[in-house]
Amino acid sequence: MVLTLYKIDASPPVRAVFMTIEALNIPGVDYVNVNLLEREHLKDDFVKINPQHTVPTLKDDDFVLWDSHAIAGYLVAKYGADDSLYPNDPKRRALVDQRLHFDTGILFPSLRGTVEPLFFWGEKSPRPENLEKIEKAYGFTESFLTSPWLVGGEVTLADICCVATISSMNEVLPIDGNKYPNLVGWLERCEKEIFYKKGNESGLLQFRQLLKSKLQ
Ligand SMILES: N[C@@H](CCC(=O)N[C@@H](CS)C(=O)NCC(=O)O)C(=O)O
Repeated sequence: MVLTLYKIDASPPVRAVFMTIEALNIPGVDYVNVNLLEREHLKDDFVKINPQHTVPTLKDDDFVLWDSHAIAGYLVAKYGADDSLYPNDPKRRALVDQRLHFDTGILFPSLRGTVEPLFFWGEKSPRPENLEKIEKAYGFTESFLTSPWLVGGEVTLADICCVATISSMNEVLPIDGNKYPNLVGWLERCEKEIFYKKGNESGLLQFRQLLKSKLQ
């Protein structure tokens, strides 16, 4: 097998895949940098691989897949020693899927909508209406956190994918522990995990530095 991941470290969905790779201990992945700031994702070579020109994109020999959630589920199915990260039990699987779709539909768009004008359009501060969307997303996540992890008592892909986004949102709008104690507690639990330290920290630092360089 030759696994290749097209990536940029600052990207939250890329970091979700990094964390999945760490959690599964998959060795020998080839990494190819795609610099979005230099518009490398729009070059013919990459668009031929992924017409939607997003990172992360995975190649497993000649099988190509994009979208971090789809990639994470595929990696567990193909390389996981068991199903703990993406349970086969129908109800647990459904709850993980709900959180993954929540990341795709609510969390990530609120983050992307806030930082895109800063990173790519020359705006110097986040728009208040976008920060409101992040705040609302924090509120939803707080209400889901009735157990230590997003789905019950064990880490799943729901935690891995959502923490990639939420740790980045926290850089844009720090999470208020008085309003969102469950969310802060969960983030702190995630930060202690080896997969987070190895798969998220360094890219999150790059995200922080990029954000800082764009803010007035
Ligand atoms: N839902 C996708 C989102 C991927 C995404 O939007 N990635 C951004 C970087 S954070 C990207 O590739 N942007 C370039 C583009 O959309 O052309 C996933 O989870 O992989």
